[in-house]
Amino acid sequence: MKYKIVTDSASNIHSIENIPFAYAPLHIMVGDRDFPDDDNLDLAQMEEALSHGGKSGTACPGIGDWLNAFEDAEVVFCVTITSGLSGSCAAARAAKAEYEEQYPLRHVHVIDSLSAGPEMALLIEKLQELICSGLGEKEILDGIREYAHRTGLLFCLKSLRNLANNGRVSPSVAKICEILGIRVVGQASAQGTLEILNKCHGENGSLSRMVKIMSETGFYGGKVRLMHNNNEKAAEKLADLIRKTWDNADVRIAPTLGLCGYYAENGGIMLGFDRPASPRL
Ligand code: X90
Repeated sequence: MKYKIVTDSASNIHSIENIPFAYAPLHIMVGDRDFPDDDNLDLAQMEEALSHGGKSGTACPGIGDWLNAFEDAEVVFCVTITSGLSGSCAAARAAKAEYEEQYPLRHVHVIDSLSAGPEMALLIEKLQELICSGLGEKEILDGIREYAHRTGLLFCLKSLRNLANNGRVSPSVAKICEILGIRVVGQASAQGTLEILNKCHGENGSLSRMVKIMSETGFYGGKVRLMHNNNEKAAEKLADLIRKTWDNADVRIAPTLGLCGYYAENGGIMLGFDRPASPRL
């Protein structure tokens, strides 16, 4: 096939059906150990290493990793984690320049998700749909750009420690979470950074808050993709709440893999959703 979908491991997706696909892993570093976020990652081992409380951090794919993922595709649609929090998108753009210079007839389209996890997953699903419906390159590109305006990401986190230690939120914001039982509910901002919306007491309050935000943002049925770090119970509860509120919601749940799991931390939930193309009358 002419088209290939490529992403980084922040999409939490390691394989898709029917269309050529590859992902470039990010890395989680714990002390002097490197955990590439790929199929071989042992999450339990990573958690065990993290539980000792030493220094940890992450690294984005390099230009070479992206070139490997593009491989020999004619047309690549490449969905990256937000450029507002990671160098992954910049590396993908540099790889695109190299690739297109070396192979003048090939094209790479880098799509900055301005998000992570389940919202990236939705963009990948939409690309699959557009490609499978037999559209040309330009129509696919127009389609994914239009769709990206209609998707959103919410999160509910119990701890912002890893985000703060790696400079992705300010330490003063992270301190909120140190109060026992407080969860922060937030969204990916228009610039692709973390925007804290609410501090909630307890899990139930934070889950209904997420549903309320979805409704205020114009959701009235459509796709919802949930990802949780070790918190299937809350993810199921949230899924039920969403299905009860909108009977045409298509909700799926998956556990977080390495990168999202590291930053969402134990108990964290991420939610990607799409708004219908026309607002409700
Ligand atoms: O380049 C790197 O080392 C990766 C840095 C990634 C930083 C943040 C990942 C966040 C994932 C946390 C909740 C969702 C926030 C999304 C805001 C756009 C999960």
